[in-house]
Amino acid sequence: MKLYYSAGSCSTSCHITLEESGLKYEAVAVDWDNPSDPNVALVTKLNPLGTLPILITDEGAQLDQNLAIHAYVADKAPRKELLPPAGSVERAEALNWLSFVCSDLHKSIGGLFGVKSYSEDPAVQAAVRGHLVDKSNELLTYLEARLAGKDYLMDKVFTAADAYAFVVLGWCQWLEIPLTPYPTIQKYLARVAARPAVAKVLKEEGLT
Ligand SMILES: N[C@@H](CCC(=O)N[C@@H](CS)C(=O)NCC(=O)O)C(=O)O
Repeated sequence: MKLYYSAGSCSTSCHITLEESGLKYEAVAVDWDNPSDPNVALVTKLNPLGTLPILITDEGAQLDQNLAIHAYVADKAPRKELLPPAGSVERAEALNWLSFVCSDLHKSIGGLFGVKSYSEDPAVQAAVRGHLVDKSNELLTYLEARLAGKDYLMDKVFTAADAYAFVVLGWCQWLEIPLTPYPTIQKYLARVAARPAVAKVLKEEGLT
């Protein structure tokens, strides 16, 4: 398997799930800020939407959506319990969390990276930013309550949803969304960061 990722982006979460899975894989860094990086042209050709992650499976299939990559990798390593077994209610609950991170958290917090693309008008930018910050805080308040008393999103077991949540929540530090009102989330992030596979990926991507 080959994963194309850009350091610190949502694709880092797929890198973490791959590392946690213990499966054999190759991780290829793509530097969006360096137009002469040949991987930029390659991944743009592979995925005309111009987004990462991209996973090329051993069968030669291309997956370029976070949710599908997490589920595919988790299913390839069932003993690691990165997702509960298919057909169980726990599986549906874990997918519920993955979808929350992908459709809600990623879009609100991650949306703040792209505020300038909405308009050149500073007033419009400020309004968009204000809306996304409010929405992000609403989601963080919800998550703070749902994580109470739990080690991970699925309670005692680390899943692919935690890999994805960890990366997206980590963006708050770059986006001036203080996490001080959310002590449970802060402890959760420290718990995930302390996992050997997570620490290894962060080091490899130059994030620590
Ligand atoms: N729908 C895709 C979106 C992935 C996505 O938003 N990727 C971002 C990074 S977090 C990206 O590659 N953006 C292109 C860029 O930064 O130029 C998914 O959920 O996997």
